[in-house]
Amino acid sequence: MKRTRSSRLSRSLATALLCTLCLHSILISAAPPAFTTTPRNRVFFWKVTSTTLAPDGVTRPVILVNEKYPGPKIEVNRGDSVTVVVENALDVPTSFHWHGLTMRGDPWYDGVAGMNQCPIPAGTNFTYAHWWHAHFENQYIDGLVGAIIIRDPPETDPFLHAYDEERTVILSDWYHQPTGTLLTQYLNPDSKGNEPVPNSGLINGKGVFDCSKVQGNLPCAQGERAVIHFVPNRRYRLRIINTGASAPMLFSIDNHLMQVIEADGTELNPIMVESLPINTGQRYSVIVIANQDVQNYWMRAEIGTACIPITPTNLDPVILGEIRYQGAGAATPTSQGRFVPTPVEKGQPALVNPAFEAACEDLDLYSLHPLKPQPILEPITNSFLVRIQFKKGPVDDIVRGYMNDITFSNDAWNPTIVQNMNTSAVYGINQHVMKIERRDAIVQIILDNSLGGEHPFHLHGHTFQVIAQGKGIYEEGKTPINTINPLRRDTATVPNRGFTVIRFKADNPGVWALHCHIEWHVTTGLVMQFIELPDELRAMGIPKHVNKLCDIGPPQGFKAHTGFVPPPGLLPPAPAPPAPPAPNKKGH
Ligand SMILES: *[C@@H]1O[C@H](CO)[C@@H](O)[C@H](O)[C@H]1NC(C)=O
Ligand SMILES: *[C@@H]1O[C@H](CO)[C@@H](O)[C@H](O)[C@H]1NC(C)=O
Ligand SMILES: [Cu+2]
Repeated sequence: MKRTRSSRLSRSLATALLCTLCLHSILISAAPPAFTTTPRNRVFFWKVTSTTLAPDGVTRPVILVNEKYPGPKIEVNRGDSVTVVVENALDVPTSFHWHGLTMRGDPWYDGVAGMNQCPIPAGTNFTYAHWWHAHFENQYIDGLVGAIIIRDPPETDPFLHAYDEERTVILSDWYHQPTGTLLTQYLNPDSKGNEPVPNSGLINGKGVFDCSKVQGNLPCAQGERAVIHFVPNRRYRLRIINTGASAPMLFSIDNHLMQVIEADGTELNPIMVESLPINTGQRYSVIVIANQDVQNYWMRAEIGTACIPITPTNLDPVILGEIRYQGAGAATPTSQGRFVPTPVEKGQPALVNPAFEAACEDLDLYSLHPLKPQPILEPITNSFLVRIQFKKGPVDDIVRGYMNDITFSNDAWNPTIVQNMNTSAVYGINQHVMKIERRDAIVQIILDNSLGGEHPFHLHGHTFQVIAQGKGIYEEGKTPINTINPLRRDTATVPNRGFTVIRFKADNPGVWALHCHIEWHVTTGLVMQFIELPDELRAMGIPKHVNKLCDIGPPQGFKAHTGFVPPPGLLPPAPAPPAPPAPNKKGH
């Protein structure tokens, strides 16, 4: 299957979905790095509401945090304790995942309904809290999906003197229809498994859609483009985040090269690129020097149309924003396109020609190495071969995602972490639970995608090493692997008709999802979960207020056993799609 994107709405309503937070975070950071040495307890109040907005000019329902889209940014120092009080003022349940945080010591706040918690009911508050435990891995983590920037002390930031200012660049595909409508179409035999295709895209929540191309009489007005201001000769760190539901993007700035210095929170030996493929759920930092003629330039986020099912007639796959040089006024840029320089200037790092097909693949794995080297994790003690496949279900003609012939579905109101408290718990087949029992086990996961499609896979609870990534079939012992200081990140693309192999060390007790980051594929079951160190996890107990969420149970009319809970009022009056088969499920 090919992939696509969904709307913000899907993520936010996603109580049962895996990545709600990704949607709701972010904003522009103009402040220079600041760090205070005294750890503080930072408390944020987030009120979640829904409204209609027109980020690209076309009006549709959108979910807001504190009346903002994109939502507020959290910016803290490592060592701080962070508390977020979520007030769910929607009329549906929700939950939040802190994409990029490994939640060491606080696994019940990872936010996946049905794995780590029960959904937060409409009209109630829930408090997430996290602090950086003593044994937290000491790599720099930042640029976490939009909203969360965690600063290490300046003396440990090797790039502190490599840039003058920083900006956040949030990329996203965008749909004009509410997720509920799109899902109803998607979860139907007629879709043949072709995901909904975005209509547009946004940079920092802004875009311009051509109103003459709007389908279905939606209100449309002139949109607005994101603007980033450059002062000539200053150096900018751009923290680029793809918060989209499904589309991979190729990011570039006309006439400017970019030095990639960080991927998913891991600092890198810098490499130069003229464009940056960034898949949904991924983050990068690049340094851009404002060293071009004083004028304005387009910033481009190009949707990887080669890897989405069908190009709809109204999708303009090139999303534009403006870089405005001080002294150039507000003139519309006239720059012509991606800049592909030929000879590399002396003293410049070599330019890496990214090995991707129109944004459909990650940057060349073998060109990316962490600045702080770590040896390859070995020897492997637990190896999982995971075959990714899309096929029609046995009981209906709906195409779903399967990992090793299991399509995921769970009960959002019976979380795995709660089940694990019972030493004799029996898990449903469709919960797709894998256990890792031994502390410090070296776990290898081979994501075998030889049947095709491109899938950005995200693992919760860990930053993993990417051991191999390529086309064809991975053969242990035969396929070359990335043995020297492999890249560490938390979201890696599994190429079309290819494989990605990852490793991590089992040292973080919790229930951790492994899933495709394409929201559509989450809803059709491309998800599995690990119970890591189940005995240690049980001994940690579960905070009372987390357990208490489960007392309330699903609101009437909600299907507890599907991943996605359709928002009432946003769903057209069509019959709900049949739930995927869920043998062994527990009743509620
Ligand atoms: C939720 O938290 C907000 C902000 O602290 C408070 O105003 C509101 O009364 C709380 N609501 C409930 C139901 O406790
Ligand atoms: C634990 O799980 C077993 C097997 O599903 C079940 O029979 C038993 O009732 C459970 N115990 C508790 C305390 O829930
Ligand atoms: Cu996928």
